[in-house]
Amino acid sequence: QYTPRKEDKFTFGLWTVANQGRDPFGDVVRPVLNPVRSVQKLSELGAWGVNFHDNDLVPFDATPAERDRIVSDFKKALNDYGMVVPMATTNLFFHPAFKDGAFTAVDPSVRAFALQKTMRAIDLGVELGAQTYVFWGGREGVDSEASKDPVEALKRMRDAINFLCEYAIDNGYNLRFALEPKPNEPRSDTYFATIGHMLAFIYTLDHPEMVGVNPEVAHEHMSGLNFVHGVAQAIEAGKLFHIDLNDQKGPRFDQDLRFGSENIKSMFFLVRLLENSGYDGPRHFDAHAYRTEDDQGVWDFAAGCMRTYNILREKARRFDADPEVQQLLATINAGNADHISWLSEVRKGYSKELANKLKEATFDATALGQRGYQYEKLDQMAVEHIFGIR
Ligand code: 3MF
Ligand code: MG
Ligand code: MG
Ligand code: MG
Repeated sequence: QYTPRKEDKFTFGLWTVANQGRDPFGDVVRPVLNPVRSVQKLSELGAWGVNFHDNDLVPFDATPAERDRIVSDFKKALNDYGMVVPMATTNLFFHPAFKDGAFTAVDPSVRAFALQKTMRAIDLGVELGAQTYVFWGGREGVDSEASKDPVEALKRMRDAINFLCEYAIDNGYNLRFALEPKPNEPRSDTYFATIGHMLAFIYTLDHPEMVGVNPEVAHEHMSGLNFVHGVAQAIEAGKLFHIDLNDQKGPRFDQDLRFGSENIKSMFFLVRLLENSGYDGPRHFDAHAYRTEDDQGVWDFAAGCMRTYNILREKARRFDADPEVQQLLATINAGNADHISWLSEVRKGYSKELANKLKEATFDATALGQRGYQYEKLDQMAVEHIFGIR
């Protein structure tokens, strides 16, 4: 019952399973993984699709002929193994040319090159079926605050996203953009640190309707934030276009751990939120196997991400269906009938009459202050569902 199926819409970045385990202190520990093999293995494990940065598929210095051969082999693999490419993105962080950023770099040649590279990568993604295009500004930030005017940097980012929206429209592409926030790493400080920063920025764009967010568990946890609340705000705004699932031990470097391997309780509430919200986009994993793992460990990692998601989905379903939980929630949310009706009027909108009614009302603040909310009991029920003993 926890076995992943295509309809679960699980996807992995090609870069995730192909992660070779290089870190700032150690070299690669696993050999290069061919994208065709990733497609085959992930399909066998029950994934629905794969996503990629342009250079995960086509090397940075590939000739046009090499590109065409790689793309045609890859298309054949997608077809052979019944896999889709719902999302694509640009690698604007690996090559030394991008060491000071891409769209916000101080060097105008770098900024222009970043636009060129992104347009080509959009063409590639669309050719393979992508309908969501992710922007993670890996090096859009500073090490020294002295290096850039932060206000000008935001304008440069806006110029780029506006231009690329028009590029997609001009070419008739059926494409939405999803911006991925991260507070730091690899730069000391990145612009657009959190989901909230990104949402605010989106409404300053020329085509806000085309642009949403791609939040990542680890990135928000790096800022010590509640990921579930950030995702909820994106969902409520109609802006959750994609999601990067993984896990993270507190505010450290981006660990990209197997989904649900650390913060089991918040991942339980995350899965519950996603499933109950009607989010129907990909459940995408942006994570990688521990550096200790060999090839088999990589597939254990991938299977674990999907299995844990399905386990949490089932646990969330049982929690919501538990009569004692329902009863307790109904009790907790009950209240004064007049006040309930006033508040439904508040939801509909302001009127002078309603304002006066509220101003004249009397409230028993002492009684309100004495109330117990029974959240200890409720939370214990959630914990016991997670433990699997309810
Ligand atoms: C880095 C990331 C990125 C983005 C990717 C776009 C390499 O911390 O999270 O993964 O997710 O560039 O999807
Ligand atoms: Mg990510
Ligand atoms: Mg990340
Ligand atoms: Mg990460």
